Amino acid sequence: MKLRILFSALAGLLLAGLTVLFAPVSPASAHGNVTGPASRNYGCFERWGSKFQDPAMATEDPMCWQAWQANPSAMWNWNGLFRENVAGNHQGAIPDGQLCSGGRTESGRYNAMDAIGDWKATNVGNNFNVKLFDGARHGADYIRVYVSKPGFNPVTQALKWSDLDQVSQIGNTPAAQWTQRSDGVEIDVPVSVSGRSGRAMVYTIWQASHLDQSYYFCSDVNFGGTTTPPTTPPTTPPTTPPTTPPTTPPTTPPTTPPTTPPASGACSAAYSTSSQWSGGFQGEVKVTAGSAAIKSWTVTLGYGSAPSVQQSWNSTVTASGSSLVAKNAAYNGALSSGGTTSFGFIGSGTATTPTVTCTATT
Ligand SMILES: [Cu+2]
Repeated sequence: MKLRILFSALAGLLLAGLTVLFAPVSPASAHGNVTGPASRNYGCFERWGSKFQDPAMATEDPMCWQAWQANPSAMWNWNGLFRENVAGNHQGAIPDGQLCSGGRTESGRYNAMDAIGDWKATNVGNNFNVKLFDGARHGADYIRVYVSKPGFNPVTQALKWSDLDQVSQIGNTPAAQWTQRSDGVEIDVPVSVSGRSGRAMVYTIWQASHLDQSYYFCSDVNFGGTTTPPTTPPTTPPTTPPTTPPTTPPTTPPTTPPTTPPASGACSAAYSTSSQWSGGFQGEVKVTAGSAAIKSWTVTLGYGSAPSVQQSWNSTVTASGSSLVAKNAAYNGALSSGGTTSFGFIGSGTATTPTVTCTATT
């Protein structure tokens, strides 16, 4: 009898475990972000997502450039900057200087958001709205908006909690009460300050009504900027956040043949699926040079059937039969002994784990 009870308990546990394992993967397009004044990563995604390899970004928008170089996933996953189980203790969870990355959340995916410098700022008046887009229809337990104190300059200073004054809050607001859109919901949180001019940081905490999930957003603003009269709230309609990463034409493969025959064992590569959603996934591959320096590398990902690639970064990825063949970009082919680089891509369909081989020229 006892054994039987034990068995049914075990079966129950197993079933619970399976339920967790096979629960639908939450789409990468779920979650949300502050779309106006655009947060750092949403702004970079909006301005450069369709041309993220354009070198003009380096001079026109250098903070976005460094962020794209640091980790393009921070832009493709513009809606995933959150922490879980913070239990309301945001200041305890996020050290000073790391507010814009949510305390280096998600294994550091968003670390570049903390970089100090001249991020593009949105011109706002002293009365403006913070617009939060919620693609997952989580709704909010609360949304808090802070503005940095006069004198704080995000161009030259790292943001600390003591730099912030809370200026607005809305309480429990189910998604049904937000403005409905086909791809989610959005809400405006009104903010009013007085006598402000020049650069500042708007910091938003969205406590989603979904698990204990807290989102953190840095939006660079310019009070009284030239294009918006100080007292007029913005009147332009919001731009629609794309729900899928934009596609760009495939980049042409490199034309220079390798100078020495590829040597296997000169490098190694490791694949991981960094996120997936219905209809697509994001793969990342870390490439490591062997005991000698290498000049270029080629990683072959073997599949039963190669997924089609919508987008890649830090490499040129082409399909060859049932494999994807990734060659280094111009700037990350040369690696010193033991040196590493990584590349990524957005694939269609369901993520499967490929076999991985790496060859290199030395
Ligand atoms: Cu979510």
